[in-house]
Amino acid sequence: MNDAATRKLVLSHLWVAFLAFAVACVLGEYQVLERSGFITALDSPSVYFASVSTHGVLMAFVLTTFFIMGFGYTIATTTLKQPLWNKPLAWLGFWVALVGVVLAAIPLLSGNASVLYTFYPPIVAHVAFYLGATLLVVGSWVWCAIMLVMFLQWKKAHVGEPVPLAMFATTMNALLWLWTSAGVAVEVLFQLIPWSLGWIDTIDPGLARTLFAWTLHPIVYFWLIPAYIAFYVFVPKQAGGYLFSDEMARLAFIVLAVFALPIGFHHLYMDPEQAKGWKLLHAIGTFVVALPTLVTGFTVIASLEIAGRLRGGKGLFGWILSLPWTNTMVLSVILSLLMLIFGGFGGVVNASYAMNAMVHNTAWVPGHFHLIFAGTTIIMYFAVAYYLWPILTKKPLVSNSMALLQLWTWFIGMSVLTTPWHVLGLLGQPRRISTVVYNNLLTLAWKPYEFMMIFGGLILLGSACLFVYVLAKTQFNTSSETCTDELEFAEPIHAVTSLPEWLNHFTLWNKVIAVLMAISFGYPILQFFFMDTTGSSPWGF
Ligand code: HAS
Ligand code: CU
Repeated sequence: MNDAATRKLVLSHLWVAFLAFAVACVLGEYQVLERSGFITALDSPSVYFASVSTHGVLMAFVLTTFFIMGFGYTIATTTLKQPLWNKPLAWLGFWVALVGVVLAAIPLLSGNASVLYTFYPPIVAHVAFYLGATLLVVGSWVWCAIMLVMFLQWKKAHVGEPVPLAMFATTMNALLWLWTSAGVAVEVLFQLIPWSLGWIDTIDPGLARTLFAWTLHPIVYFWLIPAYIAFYVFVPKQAGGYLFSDEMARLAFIVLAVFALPIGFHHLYMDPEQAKGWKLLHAIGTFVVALPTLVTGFTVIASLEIAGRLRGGKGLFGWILSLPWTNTMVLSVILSLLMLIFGGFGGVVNASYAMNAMVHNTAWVPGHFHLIFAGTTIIMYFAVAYYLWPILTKKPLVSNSMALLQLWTWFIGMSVLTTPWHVLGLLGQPRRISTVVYNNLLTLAWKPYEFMMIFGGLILLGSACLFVYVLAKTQFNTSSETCTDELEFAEPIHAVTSLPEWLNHFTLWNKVIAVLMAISFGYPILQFFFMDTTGSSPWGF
């Protein structure tokens, strides 16, 4: 990446992402402390819910969106070997999204938007929160447009050639995000904003939750896809080998995006507004969407095995030891996959209609998503940051061993945080509560786990500080040493010279998604317009 202006654009996005992340980590540690009740001076439901809402929004929307945008610009310019299309527009997207974040932060921090990151009505937030969230999404749509234009321009100039895998997946993610965000956009524009302004008196929470469910499942794959891109295009090369299969990777991205969309009702199994047949349909789709993850696990491990054997590893498992464990990308993928086994297992439990009744709305659910999002996914965001930083700043990473320490501590901290969370869920602890001190015998069993979580949170906070420190120290290093590294993409074992159009374009998949969405959400949404419902007035803290 020799274009300084693009590097500046990418760095600006990544810094917003990682600063949001650091602030959210501080809030996270406060939350486990407050909830445990060990320090009575901290007891405050209103501060707790303001904090947990800010933490969720920063992690799930700000860190992810800005990271994905910055990463996308990097992938587009490096894989297509083209300058960024319309830089002023990209900066406009950045500023619109950032203004949105600041606008939403004001009510969040002042306790006027304690609606959590899922903002389920009838809890209401100040309208500035919904407007801010809207601007953040509009800013990200600008990114989607730039990715699509660059993809199409390249295809036009390279008729019949396979689009580089990383760009194929990034464009797929941009399309996925456009489809994904439509649900929440309708909810915010037609329900939440008019209702929070008092233009309409009541809101139908059933319709709102259905629209949010449209967004809630695919959004998690929007966050995950950059991690999978790194799995496929960076890891094999960094490990010293080849990608097991380029076509398999494309197929995984397609199935991931297509089936992520029509399955959101697995968040509503226990809700009354949708009938059981629709929930079953979404349950079946949920099991289908686990398949591309299995394919990904298989392909990545096969690629690592190739690398391990090329490096002289022998025997059934000897190749694992000969992998370069001190390479941040390689260490990250190993830690990330280990967390995926358990996080994915939890997801499959959640998705199982009957077992969901046991864990829904318990501490198990935050356990699940901290493991698979804050663990599996974010570890790969770290890996990408460590890999990109020397390329973006033109300075060598200040310390590889500090980066390795940071990755290990994040893995350990997240394991110490999420294991108790799963157990507490099975012990019946509800989620979304500001205190766990009920003073009865049943909840006494929760105490040791709460203690462990505080400890896990502390390790994570230390790890997050170390991460930001390594990045800042690298970038602002005054030493004259420069780095000339360029991004390196993995080669597949079998070079891909031509591809069928369905593995190289999205026209077909857009149509498939449109049909699947019409089937899975059409009637469930339309029914609200035929039902005689009264709705709910706003309710706030
Ligand atoms: Fe989930 C709730 C189901 C994946 C995030 N999920 C959530 C929420 C979030 C979230 C944020 O069905 C909470 C929403 C809220 O606030 O209410 N989830 C799933 C399923 C999967 C899944 C089936 N979730 C994710 C990912 C997330 C995420 C990814 C973020 C990035 N989730 C649910 C359900 C709920 C839910 C219900 C609602 C719960 C409720 O009741 O509220 C699947 O995609 C998971 C597939 C993964 C696997 C694992 C395969 C393992 C592999 C590892 C191979 C490695 C090896 C080791 C062998 C099946 C591939 C190699 C070792 C070496 C040394 C190299
Ligand atoms: Cu989901």
